[in-house]
Amino acid sequence: MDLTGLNSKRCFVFILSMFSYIFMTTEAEGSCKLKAKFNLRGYKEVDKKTVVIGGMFPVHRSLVSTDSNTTIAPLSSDCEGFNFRTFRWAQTMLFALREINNSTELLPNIRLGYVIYDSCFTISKAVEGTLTFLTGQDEAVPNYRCGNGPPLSALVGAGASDLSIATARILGLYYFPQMSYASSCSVLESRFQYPTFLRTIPSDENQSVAMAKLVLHFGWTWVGAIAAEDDYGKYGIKRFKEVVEEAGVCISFSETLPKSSNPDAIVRIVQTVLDSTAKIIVVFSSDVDLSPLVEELVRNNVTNRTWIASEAWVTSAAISRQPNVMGVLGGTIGFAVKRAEIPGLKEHLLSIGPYNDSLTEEFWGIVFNCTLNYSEMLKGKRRCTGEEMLEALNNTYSDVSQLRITYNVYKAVYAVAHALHNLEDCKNGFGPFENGTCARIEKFEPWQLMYYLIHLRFTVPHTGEEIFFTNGEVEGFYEILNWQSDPDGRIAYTHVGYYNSSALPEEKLIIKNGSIIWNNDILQAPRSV
Ligand code: TCR
Repeated sequence: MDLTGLNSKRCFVFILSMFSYIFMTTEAEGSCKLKAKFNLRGYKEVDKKTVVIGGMFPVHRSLVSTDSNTTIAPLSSDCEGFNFRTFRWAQTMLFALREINNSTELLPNIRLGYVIYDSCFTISKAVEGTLTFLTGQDEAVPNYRCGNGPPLSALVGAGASDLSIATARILGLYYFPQMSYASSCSVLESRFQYPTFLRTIPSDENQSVAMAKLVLHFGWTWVGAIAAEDDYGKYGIKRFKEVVEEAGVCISFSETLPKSSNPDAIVRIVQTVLDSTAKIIVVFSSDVDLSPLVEELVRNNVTNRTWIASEAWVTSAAISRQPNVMGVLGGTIGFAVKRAEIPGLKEHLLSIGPYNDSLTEEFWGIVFNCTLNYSEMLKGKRRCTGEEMLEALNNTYSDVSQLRITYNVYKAVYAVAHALHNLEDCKNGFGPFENGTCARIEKFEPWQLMYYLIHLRFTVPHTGEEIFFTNGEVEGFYEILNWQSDPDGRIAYTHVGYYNSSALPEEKLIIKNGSIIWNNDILQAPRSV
């Protein structure tokens, strides 16, 4: 494999088949089109029929900022900020696919192939990836039924809500199913706007109400609010505020975390927190966007506050492993989606090699502080041997103690596989379509798969959880976690209760009294002022 060739647009895309790697990259070849290069080695050699599942993960944190230079042909933007947590999500999709392909019960006659895109946490990349997925090449006209490649089934993704809102609009036009594992924004509940969107994460309608109920439960009447500058943050905090304000709670301040680096804005928010008498602060944000604020809070030693965490940062190592963070964020209470143990996942994560694809190559270089890229070697960077030991690695990527969104990815892949299984299992004459007909696995329409996803009910391997969708949604269940220090000074996310939106009104929020450790001088539930 020509590593220098791979290096040019490394973050855009990597495609792998279960037997061999299919690589895809973009290059501007003297025109404004983004050209996709394919290498489908291994696809047709397989004796089984193949169906392709798409995946989209925010493996990088952002696009590299470029000046708008119109003297050269535009390139697909590069990405930066490799994220170990989301790379684990992408690897979990591969792990689930491998399990399914090895299964003799689920889809025994079908091999699932895949195409995985890196959205780099930006809408433009997510849209670019979706169009590439649908077109399969460099044309902006979906031709997924015209080529002779294997049929595409569904897109598992995208990571954040604003990305899914963009991709779901495009996919919805073609009635093409999308199964999201992390996009929780309540606006995605609309089947009118997003007809083919389903998800394995509960809608934030539940979480915002749960947070409000928590505030009311403790009798807090004066709270601060901070939200990310995206759909997740904006809609999440809006609904929270609506519910608490209706109950007579006052919002002391309401701040927005900037999406791109803006140190002045961060300093201003810290000042607002310091100036306010509110001791309870609710933060609806992803960990990526919250990180700079936490650094600044630690630098200013802003203690004696109780932070209420939304799901996206509550168990994030990017936040909790920042130095000296417990003085500031100890005692945090937050909402988390279901956790699972996935046997074999850790072994899979540790078994990847540097040469699998461009992302594993980049991952390897970062983890072992070396390079596999000739031009970087020429610049004096140490060369990776390829024999480095992943087992010794102790970072977020291989940490399987908090498999929550990771578990959602796993469920999403299984949901698509079970729907395909049911589609294939159909008996002609008894099928759901016109005159009792069935769809054909070699050549089905996206709406036919949609039928099976809507009517799906299956049990997740290893955990036994039963999954079904009501209007595309799963039930709103959260664990409530409290940040405590364990005896060796490390953070423990202690389970202190749960919220179940489908329980009776008085049984929805359950908090184990006495199990919370508060982060204030009096070590008891703080008053809000
Ligand atoms: N929903 C967020 C994105 C998100 C996320 C995360 C990102 C969630 N959980 C964990 C990184 C890590 C929940 C959204 O935008 O909908």
